[in-house]
Amino acid sequence: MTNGRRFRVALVALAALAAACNSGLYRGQDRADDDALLGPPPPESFQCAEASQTLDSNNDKAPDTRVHLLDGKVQCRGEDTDNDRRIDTWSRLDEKGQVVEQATDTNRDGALDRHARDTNGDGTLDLVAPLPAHTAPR
Ligand SMILES: [Ca+2]
Ligand SMILES: [Ca+2]
Ligand SMILES: [Ca+2]
Repeated sequence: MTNGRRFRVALVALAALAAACNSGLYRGQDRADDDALLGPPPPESFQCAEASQTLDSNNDKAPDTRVHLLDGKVQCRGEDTDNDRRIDTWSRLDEKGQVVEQATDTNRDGALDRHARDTNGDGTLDLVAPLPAHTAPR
């Protein structure tokens, strides 16, 4: 009887240990405030700051926007424009908050494929070009 009980206690301890290991390993997948919003990362050429946070811009309790802040200002902004929980448009903003560059996943395959740029600073993205596949993640 005593042996059986000790065995069970050991099992429970093992299970707890395994659970702790698992949560440590898979934490990246479970962080609700981060991974609820998927999709491609910003293009490397945007040189976005490391720190980012997700926002719920339309108050439907689902994150739809990820921002990278530099000195407290939004430097890069990723938006889920079709509400499928995947970012499909990345914008790079200047100090005034004006969008100067934008990369879009137009066919929703998870890879950014179109690049648009405001070349003369008038607030309109005037130069649109396909984004080479090798610069787009997967
Ligand atoms: Ca939302
Ligand atoms: Ca989307
Ligand atoms: Ca695409």
